[in-house]
Amino acid sequence: MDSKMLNEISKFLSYILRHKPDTIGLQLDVEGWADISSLIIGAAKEGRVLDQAIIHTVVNSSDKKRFTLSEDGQRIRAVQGHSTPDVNLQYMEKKPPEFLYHGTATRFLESILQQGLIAGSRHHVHLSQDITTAVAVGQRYGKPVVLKVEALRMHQQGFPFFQAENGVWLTNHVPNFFIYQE
Ligand code: HQG
Repeated sequence: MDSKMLNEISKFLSYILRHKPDTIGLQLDVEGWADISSLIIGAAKEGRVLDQAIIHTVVNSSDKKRFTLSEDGQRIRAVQGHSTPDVNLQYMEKKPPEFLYHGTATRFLESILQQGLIAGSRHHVHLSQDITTAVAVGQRYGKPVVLKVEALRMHQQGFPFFQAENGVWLTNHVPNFFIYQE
């Protein structure tokens, strides 16, 4: 399978497993798990041909390790990025490094410096440990800008931080006084 096709299926899986499982009649449990056989049947109704092997290939080739399989290989979930209210993934709290970074587009800057970083439709604000990743994230929406977040100081003041299995850092809200333009 070529990388364009893998990428396209990965986007479809992200959409279904993070945001809109009901579009193919799929049920996710509270930890975000879906039955792979139900996923295959649901996708087929939309004219999308998937099988176990294709799904395993997409999971294993995902650059950001967006998905994970259950030990028995029967279930799949997205490791972060959800907006669907069906899921309330219980991440382990973790002490963050001194600084974390958030990539965004310059057009959002004024609003962010006023309101802080808000989760929007997703369940958390997403932060990364390195600036390169943050630039790539910001580029998705326009001219990128990287914000530096005083994560450790926030944590010391009682704000919870979580890290998803793929290394993405998550928090609920970043007030503007912890944010600096990098
Ligand atoms: C912005 C990708 C105005 C925020 C990435 C962002 C990430 C505000 C947008 C993951 C704001 C939300 C998530 C405020 C935040 N005013 N705009 N007060 N606060 N924003 O896509 O972090 O490839 O929901 O800066 O790698 O961009 O999909 O979040 O621009 O980890 O696996 O509101 O998605 O991963 O956009 O990206 P998103 P995000 P995947």
